Amino acid sequence: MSTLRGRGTVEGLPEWDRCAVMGVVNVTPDSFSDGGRWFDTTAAIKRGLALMADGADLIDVGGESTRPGASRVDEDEELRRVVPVVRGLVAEGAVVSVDTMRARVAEQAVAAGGVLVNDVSGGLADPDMVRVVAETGAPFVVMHWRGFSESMNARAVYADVVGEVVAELRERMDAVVAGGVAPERIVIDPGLGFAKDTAQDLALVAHLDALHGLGRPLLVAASRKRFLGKTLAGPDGTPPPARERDAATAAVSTLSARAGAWAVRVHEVRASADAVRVCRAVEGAA
Ligand code: PMM
Repeated sequence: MSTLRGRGTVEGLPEWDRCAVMGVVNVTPDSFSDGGRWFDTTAAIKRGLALMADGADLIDVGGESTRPGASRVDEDEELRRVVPVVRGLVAEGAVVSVDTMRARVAEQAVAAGGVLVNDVSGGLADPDMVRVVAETGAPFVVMHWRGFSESMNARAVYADVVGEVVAELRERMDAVVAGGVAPERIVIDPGLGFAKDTAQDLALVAHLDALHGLGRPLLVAASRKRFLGKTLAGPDGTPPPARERDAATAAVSTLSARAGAWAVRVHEVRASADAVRVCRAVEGAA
């Protein structure tokens, strides 16, 4: 028997007997990690299917880059990018989540068959988001967030990053529940790289267990992020490009699965899908 705490189930979503893997399809021209590569409906659907073939359990479709410094995309353009990809992947049998800060995008993505709303602002960016999510009944990812991309680096100030992230997430969860979202449908996420520097991201990864105190399944999204680039940088301090951070991403997937995460969100699925399966086997042997 494992002594680890965590994992859990999310009402309205399938259950997995291990940490799940969420594959990312960014239908954007400018995401830091894979911007421009899947910026076309057909290419994006094909990408999602390839991620499923690699072992993804869910596919997260986003139409707005949240990289530090990014400016916001127009709502109609976001809808144009996201909805046909959600519909196409659902038609192919995918479990689809929508990565959006906009209520209208969430609503239309759910109408197109999406089953999870992943809002990096935890419902703070759009005053209609919580109500719309409550009305659709979709599960909701509440991520730790302190402000939009253009200002978030300046907000990376903490006396105790783990304690403050947990406290701020608890406040957001309470607000989201007060807004009508069932607690059983909430997933929490520490928001690695969002108003956090490398040391703060690493501290959160080191203390993922502290997030279990919030009592909801935990999503960890470290994939290709700056803190991994900085961690892997050579002696001259130059980080490897985002696409060369997938082995490091899989390392965090392993750590997350062992720490009881419900899911990891990654751009390249294969290594993380293997990692969570190995963790499952090891836990079964303990
Ligand atoms: N990070 C990004 C996008 N969406 N969603 C959740 N729940 N958590 C995250 O940390 C998160 C996210 C930024 O990465 P990307 O633009 O490369 O996908």
